[in-house]
Amino acid sequence: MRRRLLAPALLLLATALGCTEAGTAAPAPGPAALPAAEPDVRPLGRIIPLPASVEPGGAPYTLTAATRIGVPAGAPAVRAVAERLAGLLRPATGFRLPVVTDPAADLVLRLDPSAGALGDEGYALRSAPGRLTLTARTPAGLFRGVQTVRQQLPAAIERTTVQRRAWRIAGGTVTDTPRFPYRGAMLDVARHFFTVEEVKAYIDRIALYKYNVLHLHLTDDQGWRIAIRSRPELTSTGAATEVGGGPGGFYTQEQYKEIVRYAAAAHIEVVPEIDMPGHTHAALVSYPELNCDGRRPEPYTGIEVGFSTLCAEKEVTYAFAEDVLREIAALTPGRYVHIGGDEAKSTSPADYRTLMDRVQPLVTRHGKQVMAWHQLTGDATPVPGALIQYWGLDRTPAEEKEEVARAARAGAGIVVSPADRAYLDMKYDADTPLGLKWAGTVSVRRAYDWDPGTHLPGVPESAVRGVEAPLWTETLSTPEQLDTMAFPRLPGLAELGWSPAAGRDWDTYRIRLGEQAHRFDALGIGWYRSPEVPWPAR
Ligand code: IFG
Repeated sequence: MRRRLLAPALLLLATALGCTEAGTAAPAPGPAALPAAEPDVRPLGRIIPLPASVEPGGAPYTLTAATRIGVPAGAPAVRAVAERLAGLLRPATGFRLPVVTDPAADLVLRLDPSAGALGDEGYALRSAPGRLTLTARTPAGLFRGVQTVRQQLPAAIERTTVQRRAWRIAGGTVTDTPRFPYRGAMLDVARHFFTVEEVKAYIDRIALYKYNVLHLHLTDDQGWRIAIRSRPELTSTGAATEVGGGPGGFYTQEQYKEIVRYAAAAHIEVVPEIDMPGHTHAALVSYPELNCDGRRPEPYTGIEVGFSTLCAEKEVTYAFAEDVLREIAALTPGRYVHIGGDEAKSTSPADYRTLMDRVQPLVTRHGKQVMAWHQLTGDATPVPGALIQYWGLDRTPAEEKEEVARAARAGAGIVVSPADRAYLDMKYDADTPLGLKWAGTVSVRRAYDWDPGTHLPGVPESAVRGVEAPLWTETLSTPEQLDTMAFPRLPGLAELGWSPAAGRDWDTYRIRLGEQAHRFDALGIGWYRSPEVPWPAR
């Protein structure tokens, strides 16, 4: 859809160069800076997320012009991962790296259906002179292992032009599996619209850190971003603008399917969010009959929340929800449809219960599981199999947290994304030009130094399905601005979702994070140079 004018980058430049006034976070103990250059061979396991088990040993494996990538015959999903790996490695090495079925190949991807301990996404990487083997029980596990292969290689591997250097991977064995099954990144494409290509670029970024869910916040007060054939006004009217009055935009159903396909190639599940009953102003502008008073409101381009609501007592509301949820479910191969449920400040508790208890079966009837913000546990009753996304703060009242715990005891799965830790649109500190600060500022350390498994009182780790990093875009309108807020906090949240709680801590993580700067630069990611992290000397 239509492009926006690029916002001036001066603000971004000042931020990226860390040219901020006094008052930024004091640097933590430990090295203040890292060597300017990366080690020639990265120590095995010195990557993000931290692997579950690392046994260094032996001489490195070396990628050479003669390297061939071996896959089993008749395994298209394995070949697809191998081609993805080859595509990642060819530009910077200049090597041909053919994908072959010859068992004598030196870089081997193989499936082992009997490797039950590796689970759905685990892998084993064995690196030795002349042979590197990636073993997994599933193609997704091989894909996660490919991200480890990438990160064990020098960051220059991410460049798109030939780099004259050796390409070695430290010797030894990495045996790795994720702690949580749900490791999500949310992108709000409603406040500001982002094109298919920009969403794909975000998918590339989260794939590098082993995320496996992209939650797309598709609808809100300022815009409706997904075409619904039975409700054409949602995009012909409801997509016409965005925060700040820009041209907005939307995904045709073909474009949404392209995003889903692209995510699936990275073994990432798309969770679409149709937010209701609040955050529905764009729908209320598109179909006036949905308003309780039947009148068409003016489009909204501000950033207030809580002023809109569907009308619980009107039957047209449920016909609308059925049309939307039927079509979005048909477009989504993933397990979940997220129905929002947050900040319904203009919906009475009774109406909220009526509406959400009538809408949830519309999701399950179309073969999907409900996902919703945690308010669903307060004023309504989550249906069996629902996934509840907690976005509260330290200061959230205990009784609100107890509602989530009660839902967990009743069998709901919990995804933990506390706004005062995981919200990537929160300012890093008082000097951060972009972002919001209603949940307080979220430093790189604060985004990392907590545990999703034990964060919510009364919610046992067994009920925690994982973690999510939401990126709301009230103040963000370009991919560069997304980068500045997501990096360097996004990798840390990936580690919280993937790595064992034991064995990870801020003081060692911050060094591994500092080392990622070479990779951020090689990937053209415009990251924020937080004073909390020992970055490579310039
Ligand atoms: N809360 C709102 C979001 C967004 C956010 C910005 C949730 C679940 C504040 N709801 O977070 O729509 O406005 O930080």
